Amino acid sequence: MESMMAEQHSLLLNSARLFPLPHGMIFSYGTAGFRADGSKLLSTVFRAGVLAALRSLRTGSTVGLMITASHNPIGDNGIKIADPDGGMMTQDWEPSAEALANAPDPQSFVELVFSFAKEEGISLGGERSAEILLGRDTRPTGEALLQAAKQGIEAIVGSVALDMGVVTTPQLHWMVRRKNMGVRTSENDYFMQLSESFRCLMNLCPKGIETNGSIDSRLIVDGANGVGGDKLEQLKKLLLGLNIQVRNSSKHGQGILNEGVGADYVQKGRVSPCCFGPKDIGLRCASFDGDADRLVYFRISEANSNSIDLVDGDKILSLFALFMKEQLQILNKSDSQGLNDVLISRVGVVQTAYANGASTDYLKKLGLEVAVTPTGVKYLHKKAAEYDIGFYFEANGHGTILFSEDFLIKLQGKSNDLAFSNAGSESHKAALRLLAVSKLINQAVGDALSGLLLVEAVLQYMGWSLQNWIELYDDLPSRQLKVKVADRSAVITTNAETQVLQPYGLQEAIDFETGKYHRGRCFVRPSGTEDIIRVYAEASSQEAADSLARSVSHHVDRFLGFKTPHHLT
Ligand code: 16G
Ligand code: MG
Repeated sequence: MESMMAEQHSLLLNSARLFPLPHGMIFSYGTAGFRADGSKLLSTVFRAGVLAALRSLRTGSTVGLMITASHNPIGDNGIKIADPDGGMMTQDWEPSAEALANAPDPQSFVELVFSFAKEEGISLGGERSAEILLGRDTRPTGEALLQAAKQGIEAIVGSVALDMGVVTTPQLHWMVRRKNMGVRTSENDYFMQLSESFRCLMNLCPKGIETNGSIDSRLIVDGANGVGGDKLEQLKKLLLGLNIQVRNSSKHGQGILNEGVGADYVQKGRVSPCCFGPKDIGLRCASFDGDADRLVYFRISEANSNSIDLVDGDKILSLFALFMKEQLQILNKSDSQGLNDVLISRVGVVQTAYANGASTDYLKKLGLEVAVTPTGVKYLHKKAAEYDIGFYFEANGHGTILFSEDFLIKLQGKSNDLAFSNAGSESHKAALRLLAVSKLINQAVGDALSGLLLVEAVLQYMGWSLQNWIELYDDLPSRQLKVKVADRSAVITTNAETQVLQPYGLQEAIDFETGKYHRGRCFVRPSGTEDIIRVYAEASSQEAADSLARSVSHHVDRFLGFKTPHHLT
């Protein structure tokens, strides 16, 4: 036993020596893992590999490591760990992740690993084995970082790294989840599951609507010059009833990842991505981010082909909620006539403070419970998992629909009963649709590919054009600004980031400004991914929203800014 421990100690120490900590950097496990300039991340990724192996040993299950910096510039990269259920690594481990990433030298890193393992009851030295699925996006630093991650994993005796190749973030999360369910995990299985459940939903569209020709089957997708466009090119070969054209896919090789393209660029700037223009006016367009876990739709404006009509995550959420609510109603209506037991379900929606106020009003009018959490998938996902059917979406296009295991068992049972007693009835179809949605929409994390297919199937079901969808409700005008400050950690917020606690007096100033505007709403929060404070304002007119955002930005700058001229963008 002792010699095994000694072997483990020296393996870890020798490997850690190959990855010295870059000078003067501090790494924090932010909203979505570690992020920095890709060339500075070798030690962080090596150490995250070690941590992932510990996580796998601790849980006795497979975990995931994804190398990506999502929508950030191509030179950046990042790493995050996926837990056995396919969700984000438990937040309890984040402080240890940071401590390990910042240990000043190999010796202290190894000591920390051993003491953390002891605290967590993990026995090092080879009694159990760990398994980690590795994925990366298309960034040029990805390959070197992947090797560092492998070395980190292999520095824990008995650990195995399985390289899943270049994948989208949601694919990797999906694979981890499936692996732990003991079912097939290949990329082909992923494509098959999506295309089959999509086909099932399309086949369940009401007859007549399917063929009335009012819905344009053409859809143009901006792949952000990243991995998502490439995967969609593969997936679309399996899809019937859709005419998808992919632009800005990394395989086309011209544009730069996330530069002037992608969901973040489109949603924040409200502009069309590169390679879209007047020729596309009137067409249904969608945009992914660099690792394809965000989805937004848009249309090139008729008046000005540089500007767009944006259909953001809030409206995707609203469309899904409307559709699902209708299916539940159809199902339970037959029940109220005494045919079957009512399928009780707790349905809830989770948003962040960035959700447009008009979307929240709409969801509440649908009779849904709406919860608000801080920004970041890990918060929304956790809350949504409390419901039988939990919808979550950020305005920026991150989101999915979660089904509880219990509910799915009941739903399957009910569908089986109906197949026997009332096959082909509306309620039977509604049960089948709900089951298909649970297979189509990624249960591990928000997924642009599966989200896109669900949007398309729902529009088809409703017989809706993009215009019908846009008219679901009118967004309140809003504006987002960012303010560069000396230290973003000086802003401390509460109530799901809607109120500032520190610096003292800033919230009062925000309230004062907000009070001047009809339907005014404004909040500020430190970004979890950039060194800035974000300002969000909403009001009944665009001028008012702009002016509220500007005046609050000046307050932020006054409280926290550099003493040099401020930067507002
Ligand atoms: C990351 C988060 C996203 C969040 C965004 C906020 C994940 C997978 N991604 O992209 O949920 O909306 O950061 O960025 O959690 P910010 O803190 O810079 O505003
Ligand atoms: Mg992303």
